[in-house]
Amino acid sequence: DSRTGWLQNAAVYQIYPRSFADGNGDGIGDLAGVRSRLPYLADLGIDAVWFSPWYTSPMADGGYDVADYRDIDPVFGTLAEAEKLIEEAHALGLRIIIDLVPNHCSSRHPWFAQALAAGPGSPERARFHFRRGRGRRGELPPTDWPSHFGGPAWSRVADGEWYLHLFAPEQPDFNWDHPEVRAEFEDVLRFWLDRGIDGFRIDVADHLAKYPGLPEVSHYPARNGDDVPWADQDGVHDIYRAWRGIADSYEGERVFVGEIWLGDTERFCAYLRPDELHTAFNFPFLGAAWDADALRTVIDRTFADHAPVGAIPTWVLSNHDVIRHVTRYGRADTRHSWAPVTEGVPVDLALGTRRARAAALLTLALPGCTYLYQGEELGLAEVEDIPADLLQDPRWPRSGFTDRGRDGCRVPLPWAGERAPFGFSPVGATVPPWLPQPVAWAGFTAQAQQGDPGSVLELYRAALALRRSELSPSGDEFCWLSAPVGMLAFTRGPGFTCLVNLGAGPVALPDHAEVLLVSGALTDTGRLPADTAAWLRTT
Ligand code: TEU
Ligand code: CA
Repeated sequence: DSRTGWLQNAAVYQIYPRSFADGNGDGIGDLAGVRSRLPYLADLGIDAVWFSPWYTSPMADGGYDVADYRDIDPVFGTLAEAEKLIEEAHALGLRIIIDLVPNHCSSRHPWFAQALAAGPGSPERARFHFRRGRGRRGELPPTDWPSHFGGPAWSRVADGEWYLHLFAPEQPDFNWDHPEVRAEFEDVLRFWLDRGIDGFRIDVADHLAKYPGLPEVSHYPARNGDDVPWADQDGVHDIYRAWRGIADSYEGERVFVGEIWLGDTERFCAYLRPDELHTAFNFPFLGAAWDADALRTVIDRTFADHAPVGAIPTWVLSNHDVIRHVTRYGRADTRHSWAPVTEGVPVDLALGTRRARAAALLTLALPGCTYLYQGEELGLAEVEDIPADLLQDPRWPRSGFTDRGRDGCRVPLPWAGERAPFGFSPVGATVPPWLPQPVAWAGFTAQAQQGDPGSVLELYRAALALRRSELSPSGDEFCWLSAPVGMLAFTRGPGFTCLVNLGAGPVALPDHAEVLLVSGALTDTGRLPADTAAWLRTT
């Protein structure tokens, strides 16, 4: 039963391997770097690590373009090293979730190379979506489908056919109606489950099945306002039922977390059935404005949606695709907090940091599974001044150089020292980190924060430790308390209260409450200031 499994209250830490720690000094993060930092992760108090893709890849989309699902990219290390890493993490009590990218592969995947060589009408092409183009000479894309990265979702090959790619042209979409595609991924699942992996994060989990015939958007019988022919098609659920059967046939609880951006909560929760995925990311929570009503609405909706299907609620504030939340919360206008930073909207990083600290206490006090993104525990902000010629995200060129993309949240982490690479690469490394780190990060290194009770790192460590010692695993005892406008207040049973002040001024704490943790200093009169959260032991 998923309600009793290890994921129920897990804090899962996302590692973006290129940017976590560089063991060999080539300026790119790798498995040796991760292995050297496993004690840091265990000490932080997390339960599991999710790795963004570590497979063999030309890195057209940071590894979300996979050329070999059964091997590790040489830039990151070897399969043997991954096996050691899994073993070492387990010995420290950390579980490992890996990213599975089943919607598309790399254009350098052997199957795609074979499809190109075999030509139109071949069985090799049937594993992908190849079509003749429109127009008199087939010079127009087969349909009007757009790529998520900008431009059409179709590219033309030398013999004149077009292939579908919902992301970059280097990421051809698989045809999930093809039995060999299904068999291949079931085998890939077993390959990693056999190596002790505890779970999978499924990339764009709702995109795999397409509406039959791939109709034009204008000819598609949409079921609601957001509905599109390339997402959330009913056939996708068969895939996950088969996968769940495989995962459940293994010892221990092997879990799935889906990346599903769907506005319709009923359709979203359809993935969270007992015979499909265990969890999916709570993107409405990530996207909510820093506003008590907005957050409370999302939290209530999350509980209401998850309870009937018995699924674990999840919480997330940042990941490798969005503006870091220190920056989002520091904007004067937080109504659409995950939208890209726009020119002319000022960012107040001191304010953003105060709110991010409070948000950490809110998120870590909620019942359910929490996802943390590397660097949020250091209080890192989005890096917004990466020189254009160093940007790597395919969204930058695909958008016609209008969308700076997601590199600003992917800058290599600062570990120690006064200047770049801030311990990201070993001493003596001559190659700089693959994205430049801000000078100001000297004050944000793990080393600088370690042992400083006012640091973001120590706030996360204290919160993660208290979460284990003070909060009951079931979460069933969650209850809102009445509170002034602008405040969020709830208990997790009689002994524990969380208060978050999103209002304008300070608020008095309840009498006879012991303060376990605060996200910022109380006022002289012991009140909780605006943009501050507290955990209290109440009797
Ligand atoms: O993201 C899928 C996705 O659709 C959203 O994250 C968003 O639309 C995208 O960031 C817009 O640029 C996943 C991965 O998390 C992302 O890193 C990959 O680039 C993408 O899939 C393709 O594999
Ligand atoms: Ca390296």
